[in-house]
Amino acid sequence: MSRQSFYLTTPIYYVNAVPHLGTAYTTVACDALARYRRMTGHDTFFLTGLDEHGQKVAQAAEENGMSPQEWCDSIAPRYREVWEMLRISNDDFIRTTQERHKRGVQAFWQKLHDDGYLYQGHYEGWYCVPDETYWAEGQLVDGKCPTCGRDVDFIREDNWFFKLSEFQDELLALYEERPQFVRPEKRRNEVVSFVKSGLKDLSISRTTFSWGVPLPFAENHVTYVWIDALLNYVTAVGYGDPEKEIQFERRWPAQVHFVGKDIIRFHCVIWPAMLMAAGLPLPEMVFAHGFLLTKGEKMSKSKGNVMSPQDLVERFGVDAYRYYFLRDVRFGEDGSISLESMVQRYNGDLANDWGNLCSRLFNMTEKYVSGVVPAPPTGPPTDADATLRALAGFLPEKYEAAMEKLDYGAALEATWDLIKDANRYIEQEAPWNLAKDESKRARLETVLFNALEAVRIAALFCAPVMPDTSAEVWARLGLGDIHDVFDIAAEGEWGRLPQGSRVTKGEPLFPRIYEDV
Ligand code: ME8
Repeated sequence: MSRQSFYLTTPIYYVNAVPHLGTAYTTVACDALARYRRMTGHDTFFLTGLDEHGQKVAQAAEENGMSPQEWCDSIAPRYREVWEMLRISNDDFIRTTQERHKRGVQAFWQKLHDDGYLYQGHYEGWYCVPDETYWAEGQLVDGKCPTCGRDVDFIREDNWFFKLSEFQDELLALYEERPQFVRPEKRRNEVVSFVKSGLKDLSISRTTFSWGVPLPFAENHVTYVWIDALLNYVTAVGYGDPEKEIQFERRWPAQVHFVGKDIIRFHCVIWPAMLMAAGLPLPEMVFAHGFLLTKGEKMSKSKGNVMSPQDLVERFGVDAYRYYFLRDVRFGEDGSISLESMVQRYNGDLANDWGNLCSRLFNMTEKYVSGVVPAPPTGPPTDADATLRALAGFLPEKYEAAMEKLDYGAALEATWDLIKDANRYIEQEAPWNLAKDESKRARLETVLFNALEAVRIAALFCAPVMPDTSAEVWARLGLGDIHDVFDIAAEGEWGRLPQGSRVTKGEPLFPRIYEDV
């Protein structure tokens, strides 16, 4: 049977900036789902990439004394490096200056032109370069961009327009019939009221600068950067390339577009309308997460309150980094982040709960049973045994339900229920006492087997968020490569820990951090 395709994407980031905690947040979240879907056996395709056209990028290039292409080429490796550092497992990396993309963009707009969805008009109004967004006079707040508060430019151009307003009813029907299309619910309500308030046609070309994909039917017009960028989701999987039709059929539509709440109108209004006009299927879900805030403010380069992913990874390690953002901030809501809370999470959840469980248990296994996994218990389970097994038994289902909603917090909480109970279990059963009495040998072996089994299963479910340490725990349990698991539910069944497997203790996975922050 062919495996079900699961295609998921991050936004493609502007190359005016190097990766920061905000862009890394979306990318890590998307990566955790991609890793989980590989572990549920899906034929997963995870796309990220770069948005390289537009005025903002052209300006950044100019400020740095480079041509736009040179500038993009100098920034792209910075993204690749940081994504590698963060263990981002993307299957492709699209750059909008690539030929495959440009060809697809031209094919798309040529089709909409031929099918009568475009017309020539005159645009007069305001434009926010940092947001690459058009604004009407009445939308400005104190003469500034209503979303980012920065200065706007007045532009007056003859442009091509897309008949976006014709899609109002179809869009409203979409939100009604497929509530999953915009998640969470709060964002869906926002999108619905925006569309109900009336849609204007969209200017899709610019003539006053040239850093973009030329419109094939209009000389001197380059496409507006957003309607170029959105198409990356289809051009990356073969749209516009006759040789890639089969691949395109297999991958499109995407299952989830991950975006920040700042760009939902583009993804939930303009993008589906573009696809409707082209007669293409719509993505299953656009999930808009909240902003990371530091001391209550949106983190942004212009505010100078940006911590770098590199600094934090150096201090906490990559898995702790990934864990912190997905555990401490409710996915979908805004969340305040701080070094203090990061140290707290690290020392509490990772050093005390998870790291400590592994260390003490692997030590005891070495000490009391020569590092060899004992035989699975045969007698009836005690209440404590049964509780531990039950928590492990519920985990696959609870985890799946949480991940379907992209509730990483709940998925990790369910995993922590097991980890915490395994710690409690060891405390209560006290293998160090059982080891003193030869007549309690069988119970000692049962307790160690059960606790090791809980650790094996916990590592499995930690793997999408913390791939390195989970692989390490499996290696220390003498098991195979955790990245080769393609059926997490089956692999997560109780009792699969092989008797006789050799356990090694190793260094602490998350050594406590004592430094002040
Ligand atoms: O908008 N908190 O690119 P961009 C959380 N090129 N997430 C944040 C964040 C913060 N403080 N700051 C940024 C663009 N992000 C377009 C996208 S897609 C077809 C084109 C994340 O480089 C969040 O995902 O400005 C946000 O939507 C994205 O970075 C914006 O990245």
